[in-house]
Amino acid sequence: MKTVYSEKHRLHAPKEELHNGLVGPPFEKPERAEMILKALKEKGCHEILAPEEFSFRHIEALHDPGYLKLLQSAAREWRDLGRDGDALPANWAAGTMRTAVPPVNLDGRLGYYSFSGDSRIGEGTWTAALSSAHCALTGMKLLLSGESGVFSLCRPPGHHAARDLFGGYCFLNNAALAAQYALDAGAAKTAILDLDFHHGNGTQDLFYHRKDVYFFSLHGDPLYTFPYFTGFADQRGSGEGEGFTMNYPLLPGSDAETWFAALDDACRRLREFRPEVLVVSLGVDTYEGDPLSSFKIRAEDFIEAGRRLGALKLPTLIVMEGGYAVDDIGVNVCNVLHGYAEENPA
Ligand code: OKP
Ligand code: ZN
Repeated sequence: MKTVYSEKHRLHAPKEELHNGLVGPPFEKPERAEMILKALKEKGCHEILAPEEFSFRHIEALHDPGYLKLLQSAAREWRDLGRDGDALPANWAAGTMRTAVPPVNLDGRLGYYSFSGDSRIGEGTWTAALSSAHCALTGMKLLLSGESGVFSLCRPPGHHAARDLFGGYCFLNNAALAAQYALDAGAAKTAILDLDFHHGNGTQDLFYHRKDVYFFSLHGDPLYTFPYFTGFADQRGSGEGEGFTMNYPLLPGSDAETWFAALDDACRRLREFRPEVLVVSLGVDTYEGDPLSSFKIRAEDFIEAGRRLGALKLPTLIVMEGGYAVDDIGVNVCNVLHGYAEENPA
């Protein structure tokens, strides 16, 4: 399977992360992507390609101009204020506090354009995030030129990023940008199936009012887990988009049986919807050994998950999202790709 990968992800390498009230080593780190790449190379059946560059209009198609400016300038502004380390938000417009106009002050703007305190912007963050988005766009371009399945090894991940919000380690919504690219290239309808343990709040929000992108997400029940405020079963889309968002919140500790039942329901609806292309937001943090999550998915279950995706027989772009059990992340991702390929031999 063709895999799109950029070494530029390494330019985003936060030294620390806020976790349980303390600053410690980051979970979201370059080794994640490097371990996946290593496993793909060992398997030997993947062609690794560098991303192409794309016109900025493909990024502006879904993200706010002021937000994009902040992502590009925050690290420099932070340093110009005489501060060390990476730019980090500390104040948010909760409840009714949000204003129409973003603050001038950097701390105000960092809070205005984010929703959580886990994501830092360093000198290389923008370049890495843009390259990650280009990996997803390149993957979609390959798919539209006739590939049956393509893997975009994106890092940083994207599914928490909304039109004008970063958080959950995400800055640009790679999967959403790829889906929008397919529509702009002439597809009438696409679907995004988000298998990451965490709800893809950014993707949901970007397409909540639309019926041309059907969004499905299987995730830990937000009453118990990040991002806490979105991903409930009664969030089904609005306006024209009503019925085109489908959430499967699953209890903490859910096992493969529960997860596959939700996956099968999503697949049944997907078959009915008949998108021209499918984007899978693949997080393997559903894994039993993941340090941030609580599902009980075993390594071999990922092969079966890949088979069920492959059995849909849709042109499919698999976009990397989360997964923090670094020692096993390579095998888990390879398993999904090989299950998929079993159903779709090249
Ligand atoms: C991103 B993705 C731990 C804070 C955890 C963020 C979780 C982000 C998950 N220091 N909060 O969906 O895998
Ligand atoms: Zn996740």
